[in-house]
Amino acid sequence: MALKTTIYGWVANVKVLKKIAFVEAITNNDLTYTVIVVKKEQNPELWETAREIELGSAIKASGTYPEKSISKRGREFHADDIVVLNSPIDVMPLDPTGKTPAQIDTNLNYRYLALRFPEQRAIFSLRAKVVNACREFFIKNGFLEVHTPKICGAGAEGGATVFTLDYFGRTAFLAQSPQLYKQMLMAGVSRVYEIGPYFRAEKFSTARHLNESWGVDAEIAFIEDAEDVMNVLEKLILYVFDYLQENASKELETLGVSLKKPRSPFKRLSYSEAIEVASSQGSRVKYGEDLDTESEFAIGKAMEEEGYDAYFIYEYPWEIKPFYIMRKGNELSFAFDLDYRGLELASGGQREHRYHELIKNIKDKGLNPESFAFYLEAFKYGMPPHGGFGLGLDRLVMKIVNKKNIREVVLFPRDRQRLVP
Ligand code: AMO
Repeated sequence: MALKTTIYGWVANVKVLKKIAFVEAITNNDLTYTVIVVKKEQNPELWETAREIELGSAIKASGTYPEKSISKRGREFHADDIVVLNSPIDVMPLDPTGKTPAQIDTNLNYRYLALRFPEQRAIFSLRAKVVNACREFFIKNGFLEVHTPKICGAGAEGGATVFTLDYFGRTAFLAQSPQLYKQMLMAGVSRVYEIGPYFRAEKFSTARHLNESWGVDAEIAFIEDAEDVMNVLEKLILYVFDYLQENASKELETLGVSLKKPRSPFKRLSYSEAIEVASSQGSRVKYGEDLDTESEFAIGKAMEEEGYDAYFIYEYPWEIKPFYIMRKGNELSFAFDLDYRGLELASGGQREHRYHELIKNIKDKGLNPESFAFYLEAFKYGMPPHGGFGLGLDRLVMKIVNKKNIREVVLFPRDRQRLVP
């Protein structure tokens, strides 16, 4: 005899074929429907209840899983009782059956309802697994997980604009990255990582920018050079791909994604080579400028032709990189980006760890060292050579699941228009 169990979930569809009612419900986290079967001849009252359940209702059903399941839509369940816990009181804004796909805006407004669909659930299940993979990688490699403040009093990195807020009468701002804190920690811990939000007041409205995004940040002390940092980032990316291959086959299958581990070692392209490649593909970017979308895309295409999905661009001109990056000679720097199929996923580099050089860098960027006093203090007491990276979690997931818009992989995205839900 099969064991009696109780299941809970939401009704996605009800079909009545002659004397059998099939209630399709999303009942658990395994990305499949459960098909609750009620036969009229066995239980006429329950059959009546089943066929009248409103789509979208939250239900509880008791019964058994038969040994053999004949349904293609999901695992079969033979109910001897169904209780409707709550029914919709308004028209469902998303088609509960999932047959009529919604516009992205509707999905974003009703994300909690969209999560009842296996495809949507798969994205966020996979996203959670990417985070698990990163954490597992860092733990195995001796990194300490840290949580740095997101409300900051001073020391904006420059570049991206910041959100300011009133902090008991003083001006504070939201952290645009954990950059300064992860570096300060290098005076006492040799490897740290943080997975947390970035806040940027950039007035972009693109498919790959958000005003609140999540970063996977790492910082490593006692490095020899930037290559040490690139190696860790490369291993992390490969680890994520292996992890998903092993632990997310259901999500990948549900999303129709065939995961291709990037060829390694990743290609390393100097900035000047990257400019040449972009120009040869028709991009108008000039030496000394930051790579724009068009040039990133052009480089991505050329790299793909060479068989590389993932590639580093290193040795950027110092002029276009932040003050904390170490210079290489007068013009160049030890900064790098990691791009994947034409999209920047991460930036990083070796940092300037020498107090006086760092002050000079700050001044050279037109910033005031006094605003960075708390940060500079950490460089007075035996700060080792160090470097690190910030990897955009949303962008990484977006690329893995092949979505064109970053909002599709963020539960409740924050962009210039969206502040609720
Ligand atoms: P950067 O500013 O390049 O570097 O940010 C690192 C990575 O974070 C992601 N990212 C974003 N994703 C979506 N929307 C945004 N507005 C956004 N901004 C950034 C990108 C990007 O590559 N402190 C350095 C990192 C370091 O040197 O360690 C930094 O923040 O994928």
